[in-house]
Amino acid sequence: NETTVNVKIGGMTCASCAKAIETAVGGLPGVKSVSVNLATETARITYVPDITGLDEIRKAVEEIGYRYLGVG
Ligand code: 9UX
Repeated sequence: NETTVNVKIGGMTCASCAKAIETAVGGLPGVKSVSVNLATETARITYVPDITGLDEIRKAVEEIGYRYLGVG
């Protein structure tokens, strides 16, 4: 069982910012895939909800200095 969400991310300036988020969120247990779109400031994330969740994802984004702006 897995779910896919689109999360709005603030504070990204360059392509390396997007890559940093992909690495951080992608390294969380239970995250299957992450694709960050710098232009639209969104991350499309597929994860296993029994293993991780939006609170963990939010923490991973904030820990490396970006803003988690919610799903949608
Ligand atoms: Mo690019 Mo982002 O030089 O924090 S990595 S601005």
